[in-house]
Amino acid sequence: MQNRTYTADAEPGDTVTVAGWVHEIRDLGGIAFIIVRDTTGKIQVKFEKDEMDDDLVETGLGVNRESVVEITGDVKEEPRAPTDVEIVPTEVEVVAAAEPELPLDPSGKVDADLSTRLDNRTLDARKEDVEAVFKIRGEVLRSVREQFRELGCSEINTPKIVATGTEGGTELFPITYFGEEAFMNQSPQLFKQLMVGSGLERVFEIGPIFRAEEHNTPRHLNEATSIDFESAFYDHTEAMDACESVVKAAYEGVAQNCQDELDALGVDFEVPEGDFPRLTYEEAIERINATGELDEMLVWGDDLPTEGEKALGEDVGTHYFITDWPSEIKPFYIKDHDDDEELSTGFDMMHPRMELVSGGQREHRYERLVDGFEQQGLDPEAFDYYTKMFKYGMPPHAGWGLGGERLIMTMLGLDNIREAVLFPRDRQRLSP
Ligand code: ATP
Ligand code: AMO
Repeated sequence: MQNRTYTADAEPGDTVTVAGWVHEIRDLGGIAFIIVRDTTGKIQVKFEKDEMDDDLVETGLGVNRESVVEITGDVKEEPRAPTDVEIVPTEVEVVAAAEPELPLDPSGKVDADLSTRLDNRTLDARKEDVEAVFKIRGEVLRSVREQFRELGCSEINTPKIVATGTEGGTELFPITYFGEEAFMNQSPQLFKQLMVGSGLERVFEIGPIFRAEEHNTPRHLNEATSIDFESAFYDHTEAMDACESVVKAAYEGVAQNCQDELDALGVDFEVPEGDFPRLTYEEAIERINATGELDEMLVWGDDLPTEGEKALGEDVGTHYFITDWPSEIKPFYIKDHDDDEELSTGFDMMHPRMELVSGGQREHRYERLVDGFEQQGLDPEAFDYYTKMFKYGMPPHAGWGLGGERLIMTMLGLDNIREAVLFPRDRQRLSP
């Protein structure tokens, strides 16, 4: 539409054509208003019944809420209007009529349950607060990309249809690939590692991961967005520094560029300050045990249960790292400490509410890598496409994967991870 004016740009004295949705209709008798909403805001359109063309009034006021209209008219100053200006229309066209009954109320006055909202995401995302989440999500991705550039990374894209899984503990989605069994990728792990041995050296990827998680929880999706980083000649501490800088950059970008969206959401938003504390796994289990929140004390080798993570998160109160995990509960590709094989260089980065990141230094020595597969009950031959590159000059390297939806969910205090993704995939939901 060439001659369209956004509602936010309509100034008194202008003659404009605005296009958008009928947000509200208020008929007061001799005078009536419709509020037209577009992506920049809302504007009042005034109909004075006795003074205007009957057809114009009939078209303008005969419309159902949420219909798409195009309105041409003169913009006037009007202190009683919600935005201090209103349009006195000369032409009204109903471009796409909406039915009178809507599955949910986009004005937000009537609450809808999450399932109804997700079934009708188009209408749901007409709400200011929902739209705000996705504008912020876009800003997070932009800021994160920019920070990766600052860190000297190249952006890569790796295959999502793969021959093998990498992340034990979560199931794979099998698919048929020209008669052969294949899988949806759980993580770009092996591919990003392969690229640190290329001329690129330091890479990142923002892309989907697929995990056949059995349980419906507020923090798991079956298709999630993974923000992955991997660098040659980095150890785990340098990878943690990079992780911290990327998460802070996401918060800073939102603070700088999304104030209106934060206001629409009414969230208590703070950019994390200071260094994220780094606790060892041993300190973490001691502190969890000391909270007395768990029925059974944790012992060395236990994975941290959700209640334990929560108790520790409340105790620490900021983002923090857990380092030096027992080797046996970290994946085969994580390197052990040189002076203690029981102890890995794996780390997690936590928000007080939940885990956001896993990472570590990788095992880059061919023999040890192959041994690690065997210890985890994996067939090294199936991973030959990966392991063989470790015979041709693979530098020491480290990296991590950050759950994009979890970052947004914790940043904005959303209760359910599904609110951070437009069309979530979960146990019950395959469409839209
Ligand atoms: P006007 O002189 O502008 O026609 P009014 O004060 O005589 O307005 P009505 O025409 O009866 O009143 O309007 C009914 C209600 O609508 C009143 O409460 C009035 O304050 C409100 N109203 C009138 N014009 C506007 C406007 N342009 N924007 C917002 N509210 C308005
Ligand atoms: P991990 O399996 O811990 O590590 O995943 C990394 C991060 O991804 C997010 N995440 C999820 N988010 C939503 N729904 C899910 N089902 C889901 N699964 C994972 C979490 C998690 O912390 N290859 C390693 C990373 C690495 O070492 O570089 C990996 O995938 O926020």
